[in-house]
Amino acid sequence: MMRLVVVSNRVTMPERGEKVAAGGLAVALRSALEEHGGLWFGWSGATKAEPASSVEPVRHGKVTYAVTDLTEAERQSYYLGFANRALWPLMHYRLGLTEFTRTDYAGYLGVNRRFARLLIPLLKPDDIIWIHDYHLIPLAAELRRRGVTNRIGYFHHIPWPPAEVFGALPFSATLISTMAAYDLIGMQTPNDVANLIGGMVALCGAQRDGNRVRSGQRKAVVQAFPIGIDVEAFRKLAVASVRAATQPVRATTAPLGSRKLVIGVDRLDYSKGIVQRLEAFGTFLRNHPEHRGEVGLLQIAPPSRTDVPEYVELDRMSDEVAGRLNAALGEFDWTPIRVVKKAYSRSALSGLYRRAQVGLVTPMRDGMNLVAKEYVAAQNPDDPGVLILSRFAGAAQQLGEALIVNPFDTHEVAEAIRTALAMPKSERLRRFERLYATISSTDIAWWTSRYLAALSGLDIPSGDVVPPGRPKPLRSTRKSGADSKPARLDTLPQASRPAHGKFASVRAKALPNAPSAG
Ligand code: ADQ
Repeated sequence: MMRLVVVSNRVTMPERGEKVAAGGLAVALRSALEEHGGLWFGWSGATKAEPASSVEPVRHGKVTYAVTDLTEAERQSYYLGFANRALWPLMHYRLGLTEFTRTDYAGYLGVNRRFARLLIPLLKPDDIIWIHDYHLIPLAAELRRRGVTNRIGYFHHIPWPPAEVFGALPFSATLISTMAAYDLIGMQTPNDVANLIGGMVALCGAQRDGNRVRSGQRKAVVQAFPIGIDVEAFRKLAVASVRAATQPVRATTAPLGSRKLVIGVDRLDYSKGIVQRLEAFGTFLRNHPEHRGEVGLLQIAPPSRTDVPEYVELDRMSDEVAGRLNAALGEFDWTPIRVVKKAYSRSALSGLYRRAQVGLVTPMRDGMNLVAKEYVAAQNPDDPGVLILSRFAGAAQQLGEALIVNPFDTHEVAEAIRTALAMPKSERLRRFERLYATISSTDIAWWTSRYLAALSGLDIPSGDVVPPGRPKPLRSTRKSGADSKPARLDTLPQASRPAHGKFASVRAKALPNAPSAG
C-alpha cells in the first residue's frame, strides 16, 4: 500500500509541546499519516554541534517520526537567515524588509541537500512524498538529483508574489526553476498559482500549458488548494469553552461586563498588520466618540521569531502604539486596547472568539489566515459576530461575506469596525450562514484528502530517463515522477564570497499594494 511521507521544516513529536500548539495543520497531517501509515521527517527544532549523518526513526502508533537537529550555523543561515529574513518578507511582498546574503543562501541549499541525503535511506518505492513550505523549496530537486523518482508534492502555505517582486531576489531564476522537480504544487489561492506560473515563465523560460508548467523535461501541475480548519471540532470547543467559562475566558471577559469586544489573534509578525490595526481602532474611537467606554479591543499576539531584529522592533512598536492610544483615549475605568503576548490554549481561544462581537483579521498579506476561519467556526449561530477581513488574506477569496477591507486604509478599517458593531442581527445571520457553509465545505479534511487525491492520482506523462552520468533511480516504481534535468544547485553561491545586504533600495514603490512601512 502507498505510504505517505510528510516533510516539513519543524516536526513536533506527539509527546512534546502539544498543550497550546496542536493547530489544525499538525493535527490534520498527523491524521493523514495515521490513515495511510506514514513517515514525518524534518527538523527537531534543536541544535547541536555536529551535523547529523543519519536519523533514528521513532514510531508512535502508526506514524514514524524522523527528526534531525541543525547546527547553530545552519539555524542561523537556513532558518533565521534565508527562510525568515529573505523568503518570508519577499513572499509577503515586502522587498524593503528582504535581507539577502550569499552565506544564508548557501546555508539554505546546504540544509536542503542534507535533508535529501538523510531522507533517501528512509524512502520506500511506493511512497508519495508531501513537502511543506518555503523552507524546503529546493528539496524535490535535491531528491531528483539523487535519483528519487517517487511522486513528490509541495504545498506553499504563504503567498507567492508576482515575478517583478520575486525576481528581485538574487538567484531567483534558479530557485524558482527547482519547483519543476515537483509533480504537484499546491498554493493557497488562484492568485498565487498565477504568480508562480508567471514567475516560472518569466524568470526561467518555463512553458505554460493550462495549469501545468513545463521546464526541461519536467512538468508540474500547479493548483490552488485553500487550506481549512477542523470546523466541527472548533465549534464544539467554543461551545464547551463558553459553557464551562474556562478560567482565561472568564478572567479576560468578566471585566468587560456588558461592553462589546473586538478581537485580534495573531503571531506577532509584521505581515499580520497588528500595529496598523491598533491605529485603526484608535481612529475608530476618535471618529466615533460615542463608542468610547463601550467597546474594547483585545489583541492576542505572542511574540515569534524573536531572534530576528524586525520582530523585536515590531514588539516594541505594538507596545508603544497601544500605550499611546490608551493614554490618549482611555478613562479611569476603561482601557480601550489590551495587548496580551502569550499563547492561549485552543479551548480558551475559541471561547474568546465566541464572546467577541467583531473578529478583526487585517493582515497586510497572508497566505490564507486560519484565524478568520476559526472566528467564524466559534460563533454562536443564533447571535453571531461579524468578521472584518483584509482583502490581502488568501481567505478573502473565499469569504466574501465578511466585511472586506484594505488594511493600508486606516479610515476604511475604522469605518468597518463601526459598521460591524451596528450591524442588524438579520444581516449578521445572513453573512454568518454563508461564511459557515463555506468553511465547513472546505475544511481541513477536505483539504488533505483533495490534495492527496490529486497527488496520488496524477496522470503525469512519464519521463523517467536518467540523464547520463547521474545515479540510477534508487526507488523507481512509478513511471510518473521521474527526473530529467534538475537545476544544479551545488554550483550556486559560495559562502566565502562577501555577504551582502539589503536590497532595501528596491522598495516596492511601484507595486499597487505596497506597504506604507516598506
Ligand atoms: P500563520 O502565519 O501562523 O500560518 P494563521 O493561518 O493565522 O497564520 O495560523 C495561525 C494559527 O496559530 C491559528 O490556528 C491560530 O489560532 C494560532 N494562534 C495564533 N495566535 C495564538 C495564540 N496567542 N495562542 C494560541 N494559538 C494562536 C501560515 C500562513 C497562513 C496560513 C497557515 C496555514 O502564514 O497564511 O493560513 O500557514 O497554511
